[in-house]
Amino acid sequence: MSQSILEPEGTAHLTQAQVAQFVNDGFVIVPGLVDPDRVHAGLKELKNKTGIVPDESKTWPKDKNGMHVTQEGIAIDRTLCISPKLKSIVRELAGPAITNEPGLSPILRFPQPGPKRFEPGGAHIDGTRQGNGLTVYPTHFLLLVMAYLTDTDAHDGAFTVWPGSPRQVFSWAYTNNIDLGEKWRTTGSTGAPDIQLNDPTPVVARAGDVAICHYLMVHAASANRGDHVRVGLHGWLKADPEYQYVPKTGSPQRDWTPLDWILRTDNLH
Ligand SMILES: O=C(O)CCC(=O)C(=O)O
Repeated sequence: MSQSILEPEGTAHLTQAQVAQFVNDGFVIVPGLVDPDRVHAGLKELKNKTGIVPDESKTWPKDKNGMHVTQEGIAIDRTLCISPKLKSIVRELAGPAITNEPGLSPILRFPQPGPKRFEPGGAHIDGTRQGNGLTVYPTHFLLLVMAYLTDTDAHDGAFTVWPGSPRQVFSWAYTNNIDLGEKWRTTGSTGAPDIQLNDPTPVVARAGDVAICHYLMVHAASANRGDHVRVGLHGWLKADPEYQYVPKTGSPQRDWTPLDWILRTDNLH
């Protein structure tokens, strides 16, 4: 039988502080989750398939200055950088049905001229209902992952998050019975709702560090004013096809996942 608890607990691979960060901020950055061999293998695969070396400007395509290049153009082995520890951690955060298929795909941000400062792009939430907008409870994917293969400072095209936004978006939509799908855009994402959010924060981290976010994270790309290509591996982590999320009710129980905590309703008015 399950038991009520007052604070989320640590998991096999995450400390209580890391779990608390995920629950409070909607994301956690796990250092070194892609080990150096996998980082190396990912960059080698990128070079083999595209010729691109992040810190050698002569290898960058001339027409890509400042551009955000996504997986469509780059057919690399998407499973290369997924470590057993990453597989375990995503299950600890969102439940045992989560899979890492079909893997993570590259999102590159190429340097562009301009002042070396943090400059976030358009805030959005990715679509949680395939091809059809955004849902309050997860139907398409449960976690958004961004793994860095290059060291990334704030002005290097850092992945950008709005800390706390998953809980804020959920509370607002749940309490007011809002259809989040209404702001769906044909680009595959949803504009951030017009509610008071915290300031955007660049994910400043090293190659191999991984940011794992709740599916309702308001996030963005940012300008790369640095001297190397920002190589990120991005993925929407889904569950087994037969899985259906069951909304939790009442006070948090020991068997709730950290993702469940963000979707608690017992303390909403
Ligand atoms: O490449 C990035 O830093 C941001 C990617 C993004 O906005 C997205 O995955 O929807």
